[in-house]
Amino acid sequence: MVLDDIKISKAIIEGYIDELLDYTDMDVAIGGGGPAGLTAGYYLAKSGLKVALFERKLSMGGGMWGGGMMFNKIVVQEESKRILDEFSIKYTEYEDQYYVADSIESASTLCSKACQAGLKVFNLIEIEDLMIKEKGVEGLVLNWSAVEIAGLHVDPLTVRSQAVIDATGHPCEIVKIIQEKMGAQLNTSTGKIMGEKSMWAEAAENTVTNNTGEIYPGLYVTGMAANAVHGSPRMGPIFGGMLLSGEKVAQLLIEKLK
Ligand code: 48H
Repeated sequence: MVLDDIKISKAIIEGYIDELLDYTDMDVAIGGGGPAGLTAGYYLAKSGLKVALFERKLSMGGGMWGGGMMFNKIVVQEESKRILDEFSIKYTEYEDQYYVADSIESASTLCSKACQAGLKVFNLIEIEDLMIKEKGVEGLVLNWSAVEIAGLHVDPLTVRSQAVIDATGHPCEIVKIIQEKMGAQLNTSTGKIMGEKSMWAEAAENTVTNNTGEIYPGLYVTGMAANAVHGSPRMGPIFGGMLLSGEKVAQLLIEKLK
């Protein structure tokens, strides 16, 4: 076969541009490709909604790859074992109701199954702002991560969605934007970002699902961002709550949008 270098370039450019154009309008836009964002994306896409995830880094998986202190294992508790089963991620039972999975298999499988379910992932793109109108959040303002890293003054582009999910983890970056730029009254007990508290795995895992939901019209929080916004503790390298939170935010949006 004779290979044409220019055909290879055009295939990549056209393939990418077609999809980017298609996703200027969508049902749900997710910011952040850690375990919570990927799980949310999987269930939303599986339900037939049009959903894209924007991740600033090269790879998906967020804080999952590194397990606990670079020991590449994660722990998942009984309540969320069924989500590992849904993804066909292998695990072993360590002790009664404590399950251990490989963090590499977990992160890569969440990503792979979410994409295969229909989630569109755009990596190397950073959410730098939100489109906010009368009804609330109506989309994301995006730029290449490389622009931010290089400190270039380049204006962003905007995409529209019926709902936005903040799945940016500890820094809850999307909610932070709305608080800082709009002085928004958030759906927390103080109306503000309350800040993540120190380690307490049980309390953190028990609150993360409750903390998952609409924080401002059109803007939802999931995963570690949900605990950070509501002033709940961190949980360390147990990931069941992240999976359950991703599933919950997907359920809320499926009910609302379908
Ligand atoms: C685009 C962005 C932006 C932005 C950030 O940190 P994550 O893994 O988040 P979760 O909530 O899915 O999972 C949290 C978990 O990994 C964790 O840290 C736990 C359980 N910690 C407990 C503890 O005690 O420490 O993923 C967030 C993703 C990352 O990939 C970021 O690169 C990405 O969001 N991101 N993407 N635009 N502005 N900000």
